[in-house]
Amino acid sequence: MYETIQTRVEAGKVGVIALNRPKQLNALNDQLMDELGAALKAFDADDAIGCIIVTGSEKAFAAGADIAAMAKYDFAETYGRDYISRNWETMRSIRKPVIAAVAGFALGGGCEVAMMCDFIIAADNAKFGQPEIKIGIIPGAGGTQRLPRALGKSKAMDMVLTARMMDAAEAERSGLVSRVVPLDKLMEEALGAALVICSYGRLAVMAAKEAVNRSFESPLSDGVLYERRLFQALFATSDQKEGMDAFLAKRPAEFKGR
Ligand code: DAK
Repeated sequence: MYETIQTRVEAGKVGVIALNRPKQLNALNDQLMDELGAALKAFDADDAIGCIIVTGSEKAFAAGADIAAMAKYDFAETYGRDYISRNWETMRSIRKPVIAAVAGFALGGGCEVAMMCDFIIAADNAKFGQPEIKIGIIPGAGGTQRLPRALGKSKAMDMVLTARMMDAAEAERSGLVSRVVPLDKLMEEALGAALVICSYGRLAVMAAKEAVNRSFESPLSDGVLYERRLFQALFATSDQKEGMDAFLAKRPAEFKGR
């Protein structure tokens, strides 16, 4: 069904999307971004799926937007037709958690796609970077906005202006990634995290994601109010009753996603 990605379902509830243009180190062309968007939407709409993992190969999560495809565009085309914006925004509309499992290069648009995910688990060989300056452009899919939020201004400027790559250890120290694991444990770790998330009430999980994302879009007082309203709304769910009853009865909760 897809040519530039592979999809599978793990344990009946985790949707896995593997970027798959190995010869180009998973460079992100229009077809891949269309297929990634379609697969994300399909898993988001599938009631059986509770969490999504986006990954690449051992060598590359993605080495950036496809430079060969981009090279021929001019200003009229990029601006006039809003080049490649169309299919780069889909990730933001996904309501279930999306984990990036990153091994190897996550550069340019690859780093940006990883940062669009809800959190990043990195293999110890991961390398993050925004090297666009080397080819005469700047990051175009949120790198200049999400990197400073993740790393702070100084490291973000360093990466964007010098194009240096950041290894997994530095990325974890700096808060870009949540965990670093040996390469051969990457998918196991990501799947483990996904299954933990799947074990919780679906509505609370979605509300938690929405509330954290709100913190990047609003002043503190608005964000806190937004969180409070979502918190209060969860008392209308049967999963809240079940979670608290189960805790008090010292038994595991059985969430229904309602
Ligand atoms: N595009 C196209 N092909 C790529 C590629 C890329 N980004 N990266 C690697 N490849 C291809 C290489 O051309 C090579 O192809 P062949 O020569 O074998 O045909 C093959 O993948 C293997 O690459 P290398 O031979 O270079 O492998 P090495 O291990 O020596 O080096 C490397 C790996 C990742 C350090 C190197 O390939 C590299 O520097 N790649 C380019 C990294 C880069 O500059 N990335 C940023 C691209 S600009 C936007 C959305 C997104 C973007 C912009 C706007 N909007 C929504 C508006 C994003 C822009 C970018 O990402």
